[in-house]
Amino acid sequence: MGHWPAFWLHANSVGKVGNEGRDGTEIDIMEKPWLEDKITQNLHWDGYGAAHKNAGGKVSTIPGISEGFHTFGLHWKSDEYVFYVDGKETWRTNAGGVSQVPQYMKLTEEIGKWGGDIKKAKLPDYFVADYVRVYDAVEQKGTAGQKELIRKAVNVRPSARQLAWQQGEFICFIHFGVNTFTAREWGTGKEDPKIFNPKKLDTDQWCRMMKAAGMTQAILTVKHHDGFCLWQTRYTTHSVGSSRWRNGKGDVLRDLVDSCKKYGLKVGVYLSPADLYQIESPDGLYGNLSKYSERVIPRPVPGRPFRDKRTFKYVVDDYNEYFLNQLFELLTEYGPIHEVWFDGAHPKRKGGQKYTYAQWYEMIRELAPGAVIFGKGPDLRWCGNEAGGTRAAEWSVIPISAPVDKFNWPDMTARDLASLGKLRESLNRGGYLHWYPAETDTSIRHGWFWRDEKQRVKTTEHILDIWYRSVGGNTVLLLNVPPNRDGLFAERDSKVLTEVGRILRETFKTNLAEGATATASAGRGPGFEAANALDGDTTTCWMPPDWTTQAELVVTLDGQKTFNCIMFQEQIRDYGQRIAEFAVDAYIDSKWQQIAEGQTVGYKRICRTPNVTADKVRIRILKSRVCPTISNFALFHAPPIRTIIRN
Ligand code: FUL
Repeated sequence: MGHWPAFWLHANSVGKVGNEGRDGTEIDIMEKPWLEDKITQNLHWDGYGAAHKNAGGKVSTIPGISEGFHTFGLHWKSDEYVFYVDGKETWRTNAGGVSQVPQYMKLTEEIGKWGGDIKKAKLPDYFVADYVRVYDAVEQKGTAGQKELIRKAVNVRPSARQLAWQQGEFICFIHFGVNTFTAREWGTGKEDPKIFNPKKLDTDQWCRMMKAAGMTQAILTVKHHDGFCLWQTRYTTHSVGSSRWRNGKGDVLRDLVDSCKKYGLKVGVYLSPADLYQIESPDGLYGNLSKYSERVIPRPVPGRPFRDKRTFKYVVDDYNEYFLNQLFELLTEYGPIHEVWFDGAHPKRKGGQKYTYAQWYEMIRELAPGAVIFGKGPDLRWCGNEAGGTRAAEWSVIPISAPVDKFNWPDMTARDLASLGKLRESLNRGGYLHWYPAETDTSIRHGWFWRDEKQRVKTTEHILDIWYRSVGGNTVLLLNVPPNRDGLFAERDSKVLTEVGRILRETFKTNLAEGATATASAGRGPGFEAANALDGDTTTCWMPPDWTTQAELVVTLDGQKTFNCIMFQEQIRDYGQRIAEFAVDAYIDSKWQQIAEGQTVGYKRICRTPNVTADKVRIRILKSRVCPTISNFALFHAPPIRTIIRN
């Protein structure tokens, strides 16, 4: 049976609460920290914070540990654990499965298995521990040294749903509704539903165009600020149900969902919190000063039962109940929904109406676990402009001033959101770090809604320029294509989409680094070789040892190649975002010449260059957090594309 020597431990997250399981004070003891959470995790011990659902909302910290430095010791027998903090026994348990001991203390002693039963555990005689950490995700006041700060930053990683969204790369926004028929950008809420009549509506045509462009998902404005609903909702008559279109039997979202299924596209919904119809109507629910009381979601409507029998109880007022009822319809009758878009804009307010966001998020997590929440929500941030611009340094690890469940997600428009200086500043003020990647939304037309055919449509080159900046700049591109009054993507828009897709496919068809070999200035051993950057598998990567913040990857091509597009990716899934500055050189005329440079990489960086002919390319990482990773490197040749947007 084993005995741990005491070791130093810095506990700085005592009693604090993070998000989704990694919260409170956590200690991991591991053999190979770079394989975090995988088979080498020997021991995991944590105290939960107040908001941890599985822990029943109770706060408990590791006994004897408070903020600051401590020695920590552990002694175990087959049926008993004894913990020492600062030389004193603080906790002893022989209560069987230690994960069930009072105060929700949890100790996982079996390699790779969390919450194991102490009696069944096959304990080794000793652990070889060369790494101890107090888990992050909860990020705390910054008395920490610079290295600790950097370590915290790289330990923040995407959730599975955020990663899946990022891999979607290019998605379609579809602004459609009464505004399409009134030529307004923002409706009034007083529109007659009868004006909505897209006689030739064909969502298959939308999908064909999205596919042609290389898009992977559609997000429809099922309700814009005017309040008109594009689906057969039970909860208002201000919807397609009151229109002349298909005699009031049509359902735009249903059509879209069916088409998307057919074409293999994901679906998202934009449901505007602002609602002018509910503000302006005499019996409107928005800001009607109704009392908050406990209500069951969904509210039953005679003759319109739900197949999904789940219900929720919330203390809400009329408008929040309305909103939750509608979310329930959207998420249970049209799913799977992959993105929920909450716009922060408000043409008008009334009655001090508040939104019970926490309930909205909770219901979304329950009913659409794969859906990311954009904007006024915890998963995706607005890139900060509507022109398709991205930052030179687009970090996905962002400081927030309150825990995830208390933060109010304002628009983040500053140029520097997340340099180390910003992270430190925030942590010093008691802030937190959060994985919060950017979505770049812009419209193919001048304006979000279709107006007429005089309306300016961006050129193919312009869209491609935005695509390179956004998809190739660590964001997802959400390009709006508004259907016209017939209910079709207009001809000019369709032409641009088709061209964009054709050029992208042609460009990325042939990877000129195919058959290349790679060497690196530093390696951390088996599993992290330079060759991993060329194996086409984005889960493997080249990685030098920790604190090798500058390093080089040399790629020797299979002969001389002519390219103008350099693409590389970090392995963000397991190692977070690290590269802060890089340069790319090509070996031309027997010497290295710099051909590109940049700041962050993250999910993906694409550098466009003039035509370069070379047989060797080198990425020089000039600055990185802990050490860089490169999971994928490729070279392409694109037809020349003019730069439209200036930095
Ligand atoms: C804004 C809205 O006010 C616009 O109408 C549009 O929907 C855009 C995507 O977001 O905040």
